[in-house]
This record gives sequence, C-alpha cells and structure tokens, in this order.
Amino acid sequence: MSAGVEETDIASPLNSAAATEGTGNATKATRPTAPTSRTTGANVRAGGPTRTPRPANGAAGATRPPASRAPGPTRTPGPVRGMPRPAPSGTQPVGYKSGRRSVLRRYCVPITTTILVLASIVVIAILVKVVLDNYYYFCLKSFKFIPLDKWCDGKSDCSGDEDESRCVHRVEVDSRSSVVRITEQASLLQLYMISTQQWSWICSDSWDSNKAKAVCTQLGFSGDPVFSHVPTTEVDTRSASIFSTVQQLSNRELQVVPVSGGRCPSGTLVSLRCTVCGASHKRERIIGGSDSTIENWPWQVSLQFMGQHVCGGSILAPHWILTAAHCFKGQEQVDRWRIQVGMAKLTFLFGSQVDKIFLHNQYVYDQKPYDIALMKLKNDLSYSGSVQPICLPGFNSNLPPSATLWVTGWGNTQEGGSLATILQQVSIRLISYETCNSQYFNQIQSTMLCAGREAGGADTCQGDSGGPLVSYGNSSRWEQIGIVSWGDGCGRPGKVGVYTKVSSYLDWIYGVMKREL
Ligand code: 4AZ
Repeated sequence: MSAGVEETDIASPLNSAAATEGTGNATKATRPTAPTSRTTGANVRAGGPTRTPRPANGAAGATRPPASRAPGPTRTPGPVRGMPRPAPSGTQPVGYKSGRRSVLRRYCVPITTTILVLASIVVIAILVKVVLDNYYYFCLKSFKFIPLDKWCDGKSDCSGDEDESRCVHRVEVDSRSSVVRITEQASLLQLYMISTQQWSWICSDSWDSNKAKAVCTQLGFSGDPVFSHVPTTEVDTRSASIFSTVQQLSNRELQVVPVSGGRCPSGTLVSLRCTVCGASHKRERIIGGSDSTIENWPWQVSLQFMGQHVCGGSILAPHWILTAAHCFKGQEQVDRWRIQVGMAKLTFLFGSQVDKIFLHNQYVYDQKPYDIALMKLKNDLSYSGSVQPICLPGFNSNLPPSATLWVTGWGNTQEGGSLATILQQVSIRLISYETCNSQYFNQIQSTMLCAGREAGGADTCQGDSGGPLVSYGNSSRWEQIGIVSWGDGCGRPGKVGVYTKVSSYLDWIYGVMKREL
C-alpha cells in the first residue's frame, strides 16, 4: 500500500528475493556448565566452634576463601584419595558425599558429552536440511535429489511424476455448466432451465433448507445456508423472465418447475446466502493509507512462500482463499506456501498449510488478463472476530461511478520501499473504464476494473497483489469487488491501480469450489 510516488515499477508479485522482510533464525548455543572442580577432602570436615559455615548450596570447599578456614587441632585431616574416611559419630557418613561426587563425575561427564554430541548432530542435520531444501528436491520414491528448478517445471524428473504432483493446477470451468446465480440486490436466487435455456426466479413456495443446501452445493459451499423471502413487489425482476418453484427429485436432484400464471403464489422470492460473510466487527475507518486492525478486515490473509510474505488474499470459505494468479510465478510448489490469518501484524510462524492451488486456465505469467487463483487449505479455518469470510458479489453487481472502495494489505508503503509490518488500509474510488483506458493505452478489459485516486498518493503496491478490494454493499455486508492485480508503479498521479473484476469470474470460482467438494 503506497502513499508515495517514485520511479517506474512493473507489476509483479513480491517474490521471495524481492521481499524485504525475512525470518532469519538465530541459533543460540548454550554453553554447558563446567563440572565443579573438587579438592579431595577439603569439604569434608569435622564440626568445631571456629568453623566457618559451609555454603548452603553445598558448593565444594574449593570455592571457599582459604582465610575462612579455621585451622586447629580439632580439624580432621582430609582423606587420602581413594581411601574412605571413617564417619565421625553423630554425623552423616563422610563416604556418602564423596561417593555422590564420584558418581556425578562418573555419569555427568559422559552424559553431558553425549548430549553435546547429539545436539551438534541435530544442528548439523538441520543445517544440511536447510541447504538441501534451498537447492534440491528429494524424490522419495526414486530416492534421489533433483535441482530445485526442476520441481514443478512441468516435466517429470522423479519416478511417478512425484516432482510435478504437488504444484499449481490450471483449471478450466465451463460457464455453460453453471445453473445457479445470485443477484446483487437482496441476494435473490435464480436457476437455469436447461429445457428452455432461460434463467428463472425462484418462488418461496415449497422452499426449504434441504433445497437451500442442495443449491449451495452447486456453488461449492458445504456449510449451513441462510435464506429468507423477499416480496416480488420489492424486486426489479427484469434480469430473469420466468418464475419457478423447485422440486427435489428422489435422486436428490433439483427440478425447476415454472409456475402457471407467471407469478409466485406466495408473492415472495427466495433470497439465499450460502455463507454468512462480510461482517466486520469494527465500524470506524481512517482515511488514507494507515495502520488497521484485523477485526476491521477479518478476511484479509498473508500468502507466504518459504517464510516470506509474497501476496495478499481473502477468505471465501473455511478452506478457500481467493488471490491473484501472478503470485505463483516461479513459486508453484504447493507445500512451500503458508497462509497467515487473523493477525494485523505480519507474522511468519504457524501459518495454515495449503492442500491445492488452482490458477485460471487462461492465465499466462507476465500477462494481465485472468489474474485469479484459489488456494484450498489442508484444514478448515475456525472463524472468530478476526477470521471471517468476505462475500462474493452478485452476478449483476454494478457499482455507481466513483463508488468508495477499500483496499488492504502489507505491500510496500512506497514504490521501491519495504513491506508494512501492520496491515494497511486505504480508501479509494472506482475509476471509469474510459479514464483508466486512457491511462493504460487501452489495455483495460471488461474483466478488470480500476480504482485509485487520479491525483495519486493512495494506491496498492508490490506485496498487496492478490488482496481484496471491497465495498460496503447495499445489504450492509462487505463484498469483494476486485483482486489487486497490476498498475504502473505505486501511487503515481494519472496511474491508478488495476484489479481483477471478481463478478466476471464467479462461474470459475464456484466451479472450482464445487469440483473440490
Ligand atoms: C505489484 O507489483 C503491484 N499500483 C501491485 C499493484 C500495483 C502495482 C504493482 C498497483 O504487485
């Protein structure tokens, strides 16, 4: 996120080399305590009135200043090395302590040495692993190392394609296969009638939670949906021409049945939300690039490759993260990615592991269109005040000109500068296609949108890529309008930020999520 203007920059993900924040691990070596030096006999003495008290910690006599010793006729001479001294009556047998010392000497030294040797072996093994991890990939099945650049390069180098099996996938979704869509206004449900090739409104008549669940499964959501009923009189019904009810067949499939008379008997339509989303727990906002809290933007995540922040992303569902495809250039190894959620301060420990990464099949690295990707997490996130999903827009989402939008991230705070350590937020405005195309020589397609300030000074930057551009929707929920994608530099006057338009990729998003259910 930037509030400054500097020299030219090309849009690129913040790769690990470019990232300025590291997680260097300093190994602190603890020196073992030297065995206490002992002077045979010096600390085993008969009691006497002039005797200086022995230190309470039982330290050997060698540590006592010689001047404190009280020489005198009553002093029992020290034992000869190896000869047990007779125990004076009424005291502990003297052989007890000297025996303990010799036991310590016999066992402590070898144990300490063994621990030291083992610790050194562990440290060396860790160092070897770190070095190997940075230069080689180990093929488990064929038991061999291959250079790191051969991992996920599209060609098989290990037996069983092992080096190509945990890499990003490109996924094609046929938009003709989508049969469910949700409107922007009031989240109303429409289903596609294959027989007549028409979209239909769904009447509330005979609607129930089983049907809601079945429809949400079509969109790739497995949680508990929320639905309500909206009077047809409150709706602009022009985006679909017919009204239907839904019947659930014995094979659990849904059948769309047009209602006779062209009106819903109940007079109401189904409003459906497959997930509770877009709830931000704090309302106050600070204008201009400024520190924020995660409770303000609980869907914001940090995408980290080998412990370095690379891109932003957003939570769509307990195990789905939306981001930009260009974040994975040269970093396609799924197991090296981690996702940090629920923290405004950039941290690198205990990130969530990634199961799969999907890129839009038409995305080409270093090109601008189709810059969208989904990451599937190994484990579901648990939602809280600081971890929440963002809503997707409706299929017909259409923002008013100059709409106020917000964008968040840990990207560079100045062009060519360094990452923010605390999540930044900035308020920007939607910029028209005409203005944006004149700034970018007609490179702006209908699947992109532009936002920023024409005068510059508030924008996204390297490291913000993949993060969410959000608007506070009519239904009092935050929804994700764009994905940070590219731009000429950061915060330059006359060069606004360009975003992937989320509403253009709903079929792809729902299609990928459904495939993975
Ligand atoms: C980047 O390199 C980047 N000012 C992202 C956004 C913008 C420029 C560069 C837009 O990831």
